Amino acid sequence: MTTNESTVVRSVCPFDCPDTCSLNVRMENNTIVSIDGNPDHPVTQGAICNKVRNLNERVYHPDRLLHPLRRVGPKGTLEFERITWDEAYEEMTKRIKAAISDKGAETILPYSFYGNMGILNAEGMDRRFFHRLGASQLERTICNAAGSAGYNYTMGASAGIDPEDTIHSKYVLVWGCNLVSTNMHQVMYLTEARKRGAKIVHIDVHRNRTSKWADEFIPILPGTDTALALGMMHILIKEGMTDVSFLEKYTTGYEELITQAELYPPEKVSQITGIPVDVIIKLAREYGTAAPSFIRIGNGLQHHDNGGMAVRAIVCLPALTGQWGVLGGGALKGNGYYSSLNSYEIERPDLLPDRNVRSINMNRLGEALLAAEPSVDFLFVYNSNPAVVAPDQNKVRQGLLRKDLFTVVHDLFLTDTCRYADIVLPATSHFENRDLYSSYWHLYLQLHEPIIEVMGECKSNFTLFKELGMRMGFEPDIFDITEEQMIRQALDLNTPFLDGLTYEELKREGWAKMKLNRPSLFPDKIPTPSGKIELYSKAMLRAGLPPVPEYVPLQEPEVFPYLLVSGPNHSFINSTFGNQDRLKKLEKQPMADMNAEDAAARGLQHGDRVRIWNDRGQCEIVVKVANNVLPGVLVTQGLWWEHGNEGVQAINSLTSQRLSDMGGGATFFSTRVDMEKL
Ligand SMILES: Nc1nc2c(c(=O)[nH]1)N[C@H]1C(S)=C(S)[C@@H](COP(=O)(O)OP(=O)(O)OC[C@H]3O[C@@H](n4cnc5c(=O)[nH]c(N)nc54)[C@H](O)[C@@H]3O)O[C@H]1N2
Ligand SMILES: Nc1nc2c(c(=O)[nH]1)N[C@H]1C(S)=C(S)[C@@H](COP(=O)(O)OP(=O)(O)OC[C@H]3O[C@@H](n4cnc5c(=O)[nH]c(N)nc54)[C@H](O)[C@@H]3O)O[C@H]1N2
Ligand code: SF4
Ligand SMILES: [Mo]
Repeated sequence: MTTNESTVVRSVCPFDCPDTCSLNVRMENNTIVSIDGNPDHPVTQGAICNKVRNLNERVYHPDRLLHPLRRVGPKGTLEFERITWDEAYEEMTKRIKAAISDKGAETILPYSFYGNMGILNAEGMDRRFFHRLGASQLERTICNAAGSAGYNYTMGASAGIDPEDTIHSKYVLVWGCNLVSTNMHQVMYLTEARKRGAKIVHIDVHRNRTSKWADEFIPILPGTDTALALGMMHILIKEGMTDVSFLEKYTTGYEELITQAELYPPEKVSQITGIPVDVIIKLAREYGTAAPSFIRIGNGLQHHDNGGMAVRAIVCLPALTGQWGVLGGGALKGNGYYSSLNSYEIERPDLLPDRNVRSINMNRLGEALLAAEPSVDFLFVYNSNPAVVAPDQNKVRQGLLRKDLFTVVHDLFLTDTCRYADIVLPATSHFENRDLYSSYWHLYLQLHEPIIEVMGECKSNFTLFKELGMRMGFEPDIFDITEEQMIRQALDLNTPFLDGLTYEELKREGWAKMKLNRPSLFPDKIPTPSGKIELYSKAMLRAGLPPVPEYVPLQEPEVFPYLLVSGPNHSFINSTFGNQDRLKKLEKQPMADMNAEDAAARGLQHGDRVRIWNDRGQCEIVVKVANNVLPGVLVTQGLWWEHGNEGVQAINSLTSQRLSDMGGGATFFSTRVDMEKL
């Protein structure tokens, strides 16, 4: 690229967002000057969110980390000195070797999630490195684990319908999903569906941007969706709205489900869910008579004690009404199954010296740091900000403060987690890397080529773990490879969805669509043990779970009167962007939405500062009195940083390390609290 010239180059949005947009980046003098959507991309169609439109402010942010740092002050402060990469590598390899010879490699724990969704940088060379070390395995369950387990028990795979087909849907349930903030292109498709006559119903605990966009909003009490789904089934069955020939051909356990649904008449479901009887009946009748109908299942459901079961119960509905296989009919929670790549080849689990190495659930980081045996003595954090996003912050931070814990954090910024680091390493932005991106929603793979030079002394995750592997003296044929080589390994998999798809095509076109060639996997192929949609699941019975959907209430004792749902916000992605002024200003400040009745009962007014507390911790926050939540419910939005935000306190000091009913998922939203005015 010559300087002084203004050019537009192609990029991909790297963030943990279902849309995985294609970007057009305008460059001048080898510098990014503006970012837009790429109109040629079949799904993105030129539209992107406001967060990423200003991504150049993040890449060129004055606070970008540009060289390695070593802690010089006590843990919990931000006192660091500059060091060289040589010094950083030397200290890390020395510590790793000592950990291994002292108490074994299990005392080393990687902690990562999807700060960057690129296959190489999220689950590539890092996985290979930690497998080769024999470090403790991390169960990456903080996001969608519960729902995926419930979905898979029922359907056999994380596969739904092609979102491009949802323009054909005529009745849509947006269930526990804040689409307008978290999946804007699904909103585009459904807006088109609405133009063609579809009705869109939003079922949520919070009247938010998505409720305002939808045709109807049904407020529900947190963690009661299983009861609503069973109540709908009760009516579908009683009023003869089920598709009996589909059920006979493609499902197991319809008889058992009939018996179970019998136990959920509308009056009882109304008491559990807080939804009026007539609304439940109308919802079931509309869903049972409209076709094609589509359910977009969101993360709000699965961050609960009973989250796996909620998703399982909901995904029984399209089977009852025979919607799979119909263009625009069915459901979509995630589509990761279609874009599966050769993870074995890139992650190399065969390098593990001991296959029985322990694994640690990332939702229990606090407990792992404080009580694991053997202790975790070396923590390596990358692509994640656990001092904000992990539950039970007081435990997490107590663990991170341990004097005998050695912590490395690799990030683009001095996040709240870096306060506890012994060594901080500077990460490249995705614009500086070559990588491969799949989406967990749409069906396109995209290749990303670097569009700017590496800034300062930053290194990508790929380069960091490659070089660390080499410094450890690991096999050059496994570690000393290029990004292109690893991308080719990822693509080398015999699956119908990748059939004929090549690196060359991706390089030439920028993207390629997975070959699904039908509305969804189902019902032609149902990869459950029985080969059918399992309304009754023997596997669940074996796992000690109810084999047919059953409503189990949330678990916290009601001594704390309010249920607190602390979800993400519109302008950040999890805690990413929480240090950017423009986006912070749009979000103003952390607030707790409260029902006006509850506020009056406590003598609280809009704008009052309160202390929310429970037996795990406390958090000061401002109250927003509005009728956008049911009585007894509090909703906050945004995972705010404490560092750089006067008066902000971690919302996750209130949430629990308790795991969901299945999949080892997080239970962020099943939190009970009390509050008092300050
Ligand atoms: N702007 C933005 N976009 C994002 C993210 C972000 O932080 N900001 N994060 C990304 C990530 S990692 C993810 S996982 C997705 C998450 O995106 P979504 O799938 O939309 O999940 P959430 O926003 O967590 O929750 C969705 C909705 O569920 C509601 N909810 C909570 N509990 C219940 C319940 O018991 N029943 C029902 N029916 N509703 C409930 C919440 O009020 C919320 O409106 O978004 C991704 N995209
Ligand atoms: N209370 C509550 N807690 C939640 C949630 C909630 O709704 N409520 N949502 C949960 C969910 S769904 C999720 S997915 C998790 C998300 O939790 P995390 O995955 O930890 O997400 P982020 O907070 O975005 O942190 C990602 C970090 O990775 C860094 N990063 C970005 N790119 C790179 C890179 O290439 N290399 C390296 N080394 N670092 C990089 C970013 O700068 C950022 O600091 O949070 C969970 N926590
Ligand atoms: S954050 Fe999501 S909507 Fe925004 S540009 Fe990235 S992929 Fe697209
Ligand atoms: Mo997530």
